[in-house]
Amino acid sequence: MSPCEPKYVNYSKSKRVVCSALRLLAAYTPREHQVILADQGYGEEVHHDHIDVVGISAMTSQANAAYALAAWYKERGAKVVMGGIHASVLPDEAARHVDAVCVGEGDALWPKILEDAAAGRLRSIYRPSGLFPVEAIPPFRRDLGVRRKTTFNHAMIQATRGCPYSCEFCITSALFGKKYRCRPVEQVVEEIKACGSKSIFFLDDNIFCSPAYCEELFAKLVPLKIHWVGQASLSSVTKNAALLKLAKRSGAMGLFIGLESVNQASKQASSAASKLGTSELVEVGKKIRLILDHGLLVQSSMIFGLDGDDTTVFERTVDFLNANHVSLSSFCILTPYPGTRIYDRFKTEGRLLHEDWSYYSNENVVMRPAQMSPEQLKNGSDWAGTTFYRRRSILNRFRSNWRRPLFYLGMSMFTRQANYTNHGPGAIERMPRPERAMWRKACVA
Ligand code: B12
Ligand code: SF4
Repeated sequence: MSPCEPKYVNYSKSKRVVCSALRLLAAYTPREHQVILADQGYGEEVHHDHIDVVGISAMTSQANAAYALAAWYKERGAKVVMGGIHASVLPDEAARHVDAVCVGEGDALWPKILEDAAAGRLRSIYRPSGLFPVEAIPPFRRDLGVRRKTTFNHAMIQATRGCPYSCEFCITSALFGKKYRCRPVEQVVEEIKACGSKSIFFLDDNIFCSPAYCEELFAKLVPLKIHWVGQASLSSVTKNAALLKLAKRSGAMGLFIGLESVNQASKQASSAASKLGTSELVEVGKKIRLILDHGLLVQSSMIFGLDGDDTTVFERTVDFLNANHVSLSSFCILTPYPGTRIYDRFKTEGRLLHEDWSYYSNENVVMRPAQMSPEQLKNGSDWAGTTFYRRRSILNRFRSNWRRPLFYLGMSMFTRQANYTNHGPGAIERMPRPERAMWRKACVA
């Protein structure tokens, strides 16, 4: 089950993706078990009778909803197991609400947990003995969680795991390892062929991390005539123009790139990955242009609220992205997720406004920023999200994004709509009354 707070139902619907962990765990589930996959973010029913074991996957913003769901099932005698990023970083907290917690990779543990549940010997916390051998990852169960056509009908594929960096605000390399592990290319290609979709979304943290692996993978994707999108770091993508060309030939439509900040003062405090190749804005601009010139869209992810940020950062960010014709951008409010180094720092400095996990989603201010008020941060971030997607800006950026016209315009208009609904003028006033009160309380705490 993938739980969701009622306040996020519309928001998560706008993302239009199914929780991939559930489809993978279903693939590890022995076929004698009947499996129901349900995603509350789509408004799907997650309360079912006559269930023996419930597996819940949750990010931090889903944790409270997960605990409520666990209570409902426990009352009815079902065994509840929780995994995913939140339970992995706070296993003791999760263990107070569920029967068993899976820390980190569930690949080897889930079949073991099912066995233990059947034998009535569930342990409270399960930890993997090492990193899972990625060549043993099976194809996702795509027959489960099939939905009517939505905006994004990408098939999710995971080719690699792990990230060699360790940014202050991110926990993934601590959980999934610094070692970059690549599935055999043949397996990835077979899974893509079998999935029946020509649009692929690579779930990897950085699909461009190993040039040798990319070369082999992209070359084998060319004959499949697919379209794909994925995440990458700016420095790894732009190191090798020949690889970019090959990526385009293999069907790459666009890359999601964590630029984080245009503010040098903030960048220095923020991450190791960005320091590798993005120390000067001019250089960053050149690298963005290189990707655009190869016919790939660039979706940047920007973080607001880093310690070097003051109230000028919002306008400077939008100006920079427009000037460099960045195709699309997400604007995230710095969120010190539990388990990260930045969480420990903010906690020690007494700068966390509250620990209501349901607000920990990069959409709300949950900490006290160094150089502005929480309200200025929230309003500035919302302003950036709507200003960047003004019709005139979308058209201006079209000049460098014309190689993928339908994708560019379609994605821009879709994101524009989602941003106006979630962050546009009056978005807070449109929130249900208790949420609005909570939000305001959080901001003045
Ligand atoms: C791909 C991805 C996305 C995709 C698609 C996600 C999806 N639904 O499939 C998109 C781009 C849409 C996305 C969006 C968001 N994401 Co995201 N995303 C990821 C990423 C890179 C990979 C997740 C993934 O699918 N991995 C592949 C699957 C198979 O593995 P897995 O989920 O890790 O599951 C394994 C284990 O965790 C475990 N497990 C998981 N669940 C369970 C359950 C049980 C019962 C058991 C036993 C085991 C188990 O077993 C699995 C196999 O080993 C992660 C970073 C990462 N490396 O984890 C961030 C990450 C999960 N995302 C994050 C965030 C914050 C978001 C957003 C909120 C950002 C935003 N503001 O827009 C949104 C939320 C969207 C939504 N409504 O759900 C954060 C979560 C942090 C936190 N503590 O909550 C992460 C960790 C990124 C980060 N570095 O901080 N995301
Ligand atoms: S590069 Fe990305 S995945 Fe790796 S540690 Fe930094 S934010 Fe996390």
